[in-house]
Amino acid sequence: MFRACVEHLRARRLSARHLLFTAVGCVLVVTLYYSALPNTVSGSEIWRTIRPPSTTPPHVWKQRAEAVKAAFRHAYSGYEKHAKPHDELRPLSNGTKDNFNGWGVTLFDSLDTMIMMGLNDEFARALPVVSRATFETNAPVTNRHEGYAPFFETVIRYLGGLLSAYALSREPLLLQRADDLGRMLSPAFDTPSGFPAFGVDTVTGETVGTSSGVLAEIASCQVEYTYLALLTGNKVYFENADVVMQGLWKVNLTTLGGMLPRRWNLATGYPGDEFLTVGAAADSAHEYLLKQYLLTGKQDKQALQLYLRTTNHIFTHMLYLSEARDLLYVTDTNRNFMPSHNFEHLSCFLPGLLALGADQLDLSLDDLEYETLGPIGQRSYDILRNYDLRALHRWAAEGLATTCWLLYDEQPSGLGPDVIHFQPRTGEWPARGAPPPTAKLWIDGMERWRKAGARGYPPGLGEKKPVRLTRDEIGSAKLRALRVPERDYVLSRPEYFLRPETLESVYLMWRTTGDPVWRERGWSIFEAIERETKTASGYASSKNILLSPTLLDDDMPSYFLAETLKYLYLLFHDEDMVPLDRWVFNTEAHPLPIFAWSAWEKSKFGIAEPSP
Ligand code: DMJ
Repeated sequence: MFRACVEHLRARRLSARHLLFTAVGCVLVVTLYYSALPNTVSGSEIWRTIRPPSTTPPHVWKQRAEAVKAAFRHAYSGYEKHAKPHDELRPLSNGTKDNFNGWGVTLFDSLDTMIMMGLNDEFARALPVVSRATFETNAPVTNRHEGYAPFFETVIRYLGGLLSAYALSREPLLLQRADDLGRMLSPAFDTPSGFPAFGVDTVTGETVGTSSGVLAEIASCQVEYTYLALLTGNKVYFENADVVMQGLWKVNLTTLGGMLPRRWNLATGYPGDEFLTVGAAADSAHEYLLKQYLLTGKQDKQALQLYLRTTNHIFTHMLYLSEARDLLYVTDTNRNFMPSHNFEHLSCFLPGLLALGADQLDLSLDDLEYETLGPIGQRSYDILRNYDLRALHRWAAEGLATTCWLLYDEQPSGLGPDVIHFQPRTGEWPARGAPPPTAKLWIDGMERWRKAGARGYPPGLGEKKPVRLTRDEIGSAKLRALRVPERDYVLSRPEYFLRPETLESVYLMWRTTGDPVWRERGWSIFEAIERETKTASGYASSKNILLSPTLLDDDMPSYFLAETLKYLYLLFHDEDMVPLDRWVFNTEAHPLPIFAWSAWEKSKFGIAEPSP
């Protein structure tokens, strides 16, 4: 038998020695693989999923970056040809939209992307429009913002766009116009609390809006106004940013675990509800806690404190695992921290933020002031102190980013839905308000994993297999509400609005881990965008990501050029054009340079020295 076997091997030109080497090699690889997995959560070693190296050669990444640049050119030339100087292009009808003041939001939002892509002709053609803009709120608009500028959107798109383009080009006109716009928007802060009003008439200075505001809209202007204060030396701009930070800081949030809720009262400066979310109407406010800290050279200790309190609460109350596949997701909670199990595309910025924080901070619970937390925050702290905090942030980032990507990968169109709802595999929801029986808090899973010796993948991590729909399922009349047990979720909103959040996180995962899988995932999303959403003059939102070819909507938001295509370009571009220790992206992907206040600026603006 043995002789026959050896003869057979010889005939196939394989010797027993070959086999022996192969077997020893295999054992070695398997041993190395398993010894690389962590068995402790208290050490400083950071674990991440181990994957084979990329097989995509360097010249292909160059081609991919060029393909994204071509996509930007296609979208922007369509805008220039059919819509400039209006706000946005309608990419199916070649009509126009004036949804953000009618000053040309697509142009302003695109300036820094043009500079990064080396599109000098487009940039040169844009400057006269920037120069002529009056920033007066008297242009006819096609939405409900008649006679005023919506403060938040105007700050993140126009002001952020101008400041970033100035930082990258040093073109004096851009700073002048940022100064003009920053000044004309400043009356928005004339509210009893100092939190900015929803809108402002830039001609009369009158504010618009009710006394109730949402978190994202009142607390996502700090990085823009802080950088404008640095460039101009104007104290008013510093105070605009500071009044927001101080307003958030002084509120006692211990009953909410230290997290900022969604609704706020602009008259009193106090929270207006107990709804906690990182999604719509709140998202960028949480983002700016970390980003304000980073932008100002890690001096603003209050911003750090607020960020650590927020993430501590998210880690212990808002991260869940899906039932069938242990997909990690972040959801929102109402009274008594009752989860909705909704998961929004907008929330997919969170993994990138966590990855950024873990990369740029020496994350430690020692920096979190225990006495100020109150019983709920202290309970969270007591659980989290068992972990290497940096590792925990990285694990959450990786698990969440994987889910965000998978939600694209497993749809027939390859595009991601706007909102989904996670649900138990079988049975109906229990009575209103009660948690679903199978809902699994991530931290509970982590605690079990830790107590069992922390072997193998932490819950929610590791490779997740996409569950693709069958032909029958796709043909089903109830496609939208389709319940496929292995998928764990149903679609609440099946649209893809060309949003950037997943690609933003994919980009930050790539930059902070160096794992090429994120580049490959980004490329697969770009291919789907090209295949499904490209029109003769631009790119169009999808009405239903379950259909391929998908159903298109006559809409190309400016953030598609400002964010989605920029993050894709940076993902494939070899040179790190925006090093994370030198730049901070505003929430519209406009990078601003990190700086430290000089002694004079501290004295002039009244900035207190951070306590040791
Ligand atoms: C962008 O305008 C910004 O990123 C904002 O903070 C919320 N999301 C939209 C795009 O989805």
